[in-house]
Amino acid sequence: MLRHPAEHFFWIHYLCTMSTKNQVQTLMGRYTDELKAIGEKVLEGRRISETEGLILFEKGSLSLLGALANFVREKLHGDKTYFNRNFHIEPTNVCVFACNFCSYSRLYAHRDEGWELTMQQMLDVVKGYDGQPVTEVHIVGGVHPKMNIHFFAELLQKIKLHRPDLHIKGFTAVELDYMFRKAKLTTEEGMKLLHAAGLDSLPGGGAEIFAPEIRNQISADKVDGDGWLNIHATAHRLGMHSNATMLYGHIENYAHRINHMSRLRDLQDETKGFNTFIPLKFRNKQNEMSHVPESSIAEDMKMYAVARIFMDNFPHLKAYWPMLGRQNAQLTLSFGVNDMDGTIDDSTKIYSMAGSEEQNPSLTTEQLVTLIKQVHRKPVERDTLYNVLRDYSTEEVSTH
Ligand code: V47
Ligand code: SF4
Repeated sequence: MLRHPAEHFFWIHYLCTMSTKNQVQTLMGRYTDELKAIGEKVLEGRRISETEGLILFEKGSLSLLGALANFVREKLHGDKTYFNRNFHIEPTNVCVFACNFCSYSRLYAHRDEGWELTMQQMLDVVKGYDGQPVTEVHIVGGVHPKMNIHFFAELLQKIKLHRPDLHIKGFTAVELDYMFRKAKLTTEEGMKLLHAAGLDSLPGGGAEIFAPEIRNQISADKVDGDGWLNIHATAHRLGMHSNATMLYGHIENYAHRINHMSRLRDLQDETKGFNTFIPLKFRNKQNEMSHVPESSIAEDMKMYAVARIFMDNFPHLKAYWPMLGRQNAQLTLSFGVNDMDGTIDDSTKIYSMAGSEEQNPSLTTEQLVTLIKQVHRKPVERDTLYNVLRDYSTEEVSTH
């Protein structure tokens, strides 16, 4: 059985690997003047408006969107496709919030299934990677009512003491907002405290969809869109970098997606602190939104392509492969994506519980390199801040 409709996508993949201006212009010849004008803007490197982004979502064919997104991707990065070697720590699945799409939080529904790691257990996870060439730890979990900012500051200090060169990317704006408010600290005070303790950058989680009419229906009780943006702006002002996500493919419409991306694009104009945009496909298993159907693969590719075209000031676009599955993640590399996240050799639970393609997401470096090479891109290992650590494009790797 095919994991994704590969044959159907074959010709699209072919079209999307067209990258010269002339090739894309020839393809554009088939489209309406409205789409052609937007396409010309993209080819000239000019920013498209919210209205134009919406037109792309509503009227752009997958082949046109793919070709334009691939043009932008190759202009920025050529065939380079980044990944890093990281591992995750999930301190707890207990969460004071109750997002309807979440398959993970266990405070109210299933208290007996809740777990929390002690400081020592988390340090043991870090020590388990001693001698291994990982460069980043990604710390993210539920919002536990008892784990406060001082607990986490101590954890950060102890990780840095043990392994000073390990980049700590940790805590969504949702976790941070709760920690800061509980400690009665301003965002700036709280961020400075954690930064001084060893926090290097922020992951992109918790953004979901900023538009209040949707956010209030899917995650009403946690930090709102303004609060999320303010936390990232504060981190950027302190010299930290961060990522941004968007949870798509549930009850939002295209206008909500464009609004979300536009607010991120505006903040990026001001601070230039975002590294990567990561569209996250809504998965509907074991959560309160199981009745909402999941988006098709074609819709997913459209999402990546419009994101690459619209987010012109975001250097990188990431496909989180455990969520999409390996083959679909390969396909995204023809729709604007230039980053495949990491090797993640642990069992990240937040997605496997929501019904992601990968039940125990784990890929060795060799496997990730092979996946990227199979679709004729150049695998490049990076650190969290996209410094190149190793170019695998000319190295032989075995394919098992
Ligand atoms: O904010 C939760 C999402 C996010 C579901 O910055 C779901 O490098 C789909 O942000 N279906 C947390 N998505 C994870 C995250 C992340 C992951 C990988 C890399 C980075 C990075 C950040 O997970 C949450 C939420 O949007 N999520 N439940 C679900 N059912
Ligand atoms: Fe808590 Fe995050 Fe799940 Fe929302 S998505 S319930 S904040 S763990």
